[in-house]
Amino acid sequence: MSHCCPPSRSPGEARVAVDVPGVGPTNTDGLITLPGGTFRMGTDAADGFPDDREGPVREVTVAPFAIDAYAVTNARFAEFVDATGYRTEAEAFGWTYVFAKFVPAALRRGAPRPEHAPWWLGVTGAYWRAPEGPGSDVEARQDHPVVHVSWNDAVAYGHWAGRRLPTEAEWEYAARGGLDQARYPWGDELTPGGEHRCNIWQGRFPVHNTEEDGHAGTAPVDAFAPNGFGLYNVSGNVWEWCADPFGPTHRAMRGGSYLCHESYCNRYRVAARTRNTPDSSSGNTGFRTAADV
Ligand SMILES: [Cu+2]
Repeated sequence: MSHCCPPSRSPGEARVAVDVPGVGPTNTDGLITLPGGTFRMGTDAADGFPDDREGPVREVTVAPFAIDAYAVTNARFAEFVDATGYRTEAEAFGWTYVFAKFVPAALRRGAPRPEHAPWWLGVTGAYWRAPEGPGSDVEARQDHPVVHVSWNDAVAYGHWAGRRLPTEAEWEYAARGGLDQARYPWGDELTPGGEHRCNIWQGRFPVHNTEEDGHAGTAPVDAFAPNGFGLYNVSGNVWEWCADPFGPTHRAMRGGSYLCHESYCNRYRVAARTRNTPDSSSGNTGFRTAADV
């Protein structure tokens, strides 16, 4: 099944070296501390994606830990880059995947388009601070999630911040917000009382986004109501890297993004998951951090 999830860099693309800061002391400032415990992880729902191994439902126990209420913002990532001089993999490779509709016509010509996901373009010069390529910026998006960050970039940020990526079990435990086996972080209905609760795609993907939820691309990290544990935007907005491997060469991502649509890729369900290679990046993938307590 084809879907909106971000494509990967070619494994044959020349590796680039990125300087990773040393591991800093654990810092839980501003994180939400959760008690941990045993919960039912995954789903056996018929409209899940068996190939993603969302099931079977199993009891999983997580130790107490702390986690970001929000995805890491552009403002926060800028502090990291300013403090360390860190260069992301999108900068080192010289390009990253941008949703094609967001790319100005002048930058579209000759931009590589993945065969199985033609709504993505590999845009030269795009990176977290120029998310749609040269000429774009994040000035008006300081409180939006940083995007075009690879798994390796997220880990590097964690070294600097005294954080780590959440495991998938921690992520899902936190994202469920205390609800047992609910479909979404807030319950079973996508739009309870007609109210949008997350930033996903409305309309016909990938040609027409009616933006009924108020957003075409990323939304501020504190948009919409939080879940029962106080976490914002675990569903939709941007995919979030997790610590775990997904198969031999990929890393797990959770939560879905502003490109997910119910007819197509309903991976904003709280049990849904996808993957990418650790050096890949795109305009709909970011991360939130966690720490031991
Ligand atoms: Cu999706």
